[in-house]
Amino acid sequence: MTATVSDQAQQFLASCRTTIDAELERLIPQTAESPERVHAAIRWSVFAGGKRFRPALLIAVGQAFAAPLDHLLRTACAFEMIHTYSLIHDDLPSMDDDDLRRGRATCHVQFDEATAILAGDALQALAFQTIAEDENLPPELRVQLLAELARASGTPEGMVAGQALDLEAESREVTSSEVSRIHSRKTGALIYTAARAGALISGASEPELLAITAFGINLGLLFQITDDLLDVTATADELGKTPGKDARSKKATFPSVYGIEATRQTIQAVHRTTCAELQKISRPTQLLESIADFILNREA
Ligand code: GRG
Repeated sequence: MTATVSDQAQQFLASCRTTIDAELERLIPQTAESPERVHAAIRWSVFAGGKRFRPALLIAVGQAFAAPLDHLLRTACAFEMIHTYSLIHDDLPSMDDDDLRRGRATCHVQFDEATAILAGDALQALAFQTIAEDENLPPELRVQLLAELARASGTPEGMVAGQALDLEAESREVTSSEVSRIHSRKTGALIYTAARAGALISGASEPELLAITAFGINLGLLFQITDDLLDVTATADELGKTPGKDARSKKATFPSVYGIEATRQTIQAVHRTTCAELQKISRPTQLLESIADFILNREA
């Protein structure tokens, strides 16, 4: 990877974060509005400095297909709301029981468990409301996006399924195909659906949508395997969350099944496949390639 390519993704992610945060600020109820405690909890978790990777990916795909930003922005924010809800609930004592997220106290630690559950529930509802009420998009496209986001969030193909399979697999030996099944649902579904949503909003053709889906699936896998590796190799300061938790909870991860060296090799191979999928698209995909490079080299 050249410094130029890395810079391109980093600059894009940084400028996207500003745009996305400004729109989230408008969409999320103010703390001063009742019920204040739930609104404060939502804001605590949303505005805690996440990378905004999923909404930025949606916008990057949409812009590669020449969609205007105002057609992409609200759906992008909806993906971030679902993602943040999942982090709040994942950190709860009955799930991963964590006290550090995005470099600060988790929602249930800062507030209380009931408030954190409600904050997550409210963010999930607000995500669907945001798309349903997006007047920049025709109604039939809104319905299509709602169905895609619901499928990626729920079960049997989405994030809830991945989380359930992950919890069920804790503290026992898992096969490599089980790890893939868990990862593709728990992390992959929201990532590849964000890429698909960008293409759908842009009116991409069916072959283009298929290529973007394959790109998104591989990018999601790359994201999760690098996440698994960082859990073993990075510090709490770098991650903004507790490292080493996967091993302590005997989680199904790539390093636990394949070992660290094979995991590093898999990361390189998945990165090559991710970029190869972009060759099938006759659009300006350099930014998407640089995002894949950014994930390959990420340190948090
Ligand atoms: C509770 C239904 C439910 C699902 C939870 C997201 C999730 C499923 C679990 C989180 C556990 C985890 C650490 C998964 C690894 C991949 C992942 C989602 C990492 C966090 O995403 P980032 O790195 O976080 O994009 P930021 O804070 O930058 O947004």
